[in-house]
Amino acid sequence: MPNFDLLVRNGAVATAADTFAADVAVKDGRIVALGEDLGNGVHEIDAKGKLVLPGGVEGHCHIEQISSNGVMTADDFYSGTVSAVFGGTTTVIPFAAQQRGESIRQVVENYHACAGPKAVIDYGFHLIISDPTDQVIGQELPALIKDGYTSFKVYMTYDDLRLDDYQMLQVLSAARREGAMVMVHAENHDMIRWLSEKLLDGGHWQPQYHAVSHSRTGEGEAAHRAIALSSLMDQPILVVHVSSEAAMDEIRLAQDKGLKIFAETCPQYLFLTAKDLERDGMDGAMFCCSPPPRDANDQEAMWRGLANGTFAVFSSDHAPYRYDDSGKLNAGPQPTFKQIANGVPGIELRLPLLFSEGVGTGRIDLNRFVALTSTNVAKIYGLHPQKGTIAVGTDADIAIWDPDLEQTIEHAMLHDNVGYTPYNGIKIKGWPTIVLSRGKIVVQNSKLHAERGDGQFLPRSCPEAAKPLGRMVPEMDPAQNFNAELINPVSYTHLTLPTSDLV
Ligand code: DUC
Ligand code: ZN
Ligand code: ZN
Repeated sequence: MPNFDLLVRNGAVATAADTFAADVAVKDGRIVALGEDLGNGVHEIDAKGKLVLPGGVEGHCHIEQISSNGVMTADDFYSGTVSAVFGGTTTVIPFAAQQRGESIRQVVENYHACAGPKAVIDYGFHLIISDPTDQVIGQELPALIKDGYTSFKVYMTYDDLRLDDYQMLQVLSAARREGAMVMVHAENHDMIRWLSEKLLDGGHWQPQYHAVSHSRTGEGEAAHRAIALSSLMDQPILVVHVSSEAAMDEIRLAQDKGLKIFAETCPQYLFLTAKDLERDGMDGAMFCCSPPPRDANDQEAMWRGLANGTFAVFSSDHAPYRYDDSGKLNAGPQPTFKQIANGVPGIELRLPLLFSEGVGTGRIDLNRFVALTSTNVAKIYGLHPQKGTIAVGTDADIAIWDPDLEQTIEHAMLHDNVGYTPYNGIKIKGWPTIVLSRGKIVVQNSKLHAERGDGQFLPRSCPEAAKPLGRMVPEMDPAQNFNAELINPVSYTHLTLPTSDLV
């Protein structure tokens, strides 16, 4: 009589900490034992020669979301989650995006109505806050955080989304009071605006000028400012989609000073450059995302940051728009770079690209790969230990990788609804050939074995990463140095002013 529902035998299990030979036993959707000679499973998988990894946790993707210029993403919660799971990801955290004037509670309900009947893997929601009214800050956010939406994204650019510094402080203050992680899109809005106007006035409207208008200087400045706001409030942030060495250096400096500044980079900043935006005709539109891909020096900096721990997470920022009049060319066949929806697809290739070019070349080891793509994401967004690792008691979300499978990327092998891939023609080695979600085989032999709606909503706890340092932190001065003066709200207590008066 088998004692387990499923036994994965003979594989090399890797977590963020270790790689070891063990069988993995699953019962009722959870891992119940790791070891040798565990007994039998009703179903068994022979993973000899394979790697047994926790399923990826995708912490940054836009699914069934309308872009800031009004274009709907190509993927809905079905195609988006199917594409994710074929690439070894078993949990996604897309956004419930508030448009100005909307109640976030209502927005969250709308996204649930879309995701519930379609998602094939488990999901949570970050909130996008574009309108931090008193009602939102004082009532909606505290209630939503208690209901498991423990992270939100704020934008420092985009006309319809951006917050000013005062509003950023309001959001950080709410996150501090209630316990949530704030993700920051850090680009200087007025620099982008000024450069865009000058470029368009000069007749430079083609896609490649998108990259010129989103300067590294503006990304670095905004990252610095976001860190300053975070340190004033003593409230951690995660700087999303870092593309440039300029921004990375700001983050590293803050981390070296002991601030809780987390950061993310994405495949487009490792594999694409601004040159891709110069492709023939309008083809560069397929590569327009913000921040934009940079150059070889920035790519190397991103690899360095992945290896040395500056980046805690590696996400796709999957923001899929078709290269036709429903997406990138929605404003006409020759839109200016300002009219092109920002974003590239990448939810399925996120893990294989990093595995091949990162682990395969020795730039990062397998355990760091697991940390960046799964464990750290789960920890930072309040899903760990349920998700993000292989251990007794966790959900049996497992990706079994063939490390030797060689393929050349083409869109036909992918499962999204985008119609192109920016990574076309890249040769990769390694692919997750069997994927389990809560112990159930979801992908095997290149086939999907899941139904629409199999995915479950994941309410999330307050992440440890989002907790303030709770001690005095160094003030940032505008010359980019940290000095010894201590001014954050906690330190105001030396004036016998209660912290609660300030946050
Ligand atoms: N930039 C964003 O800020 N979000 C979606 C995609 C993009 O390119
Ligand atoms: Zn963004
Ligand atoms: Zn994004």
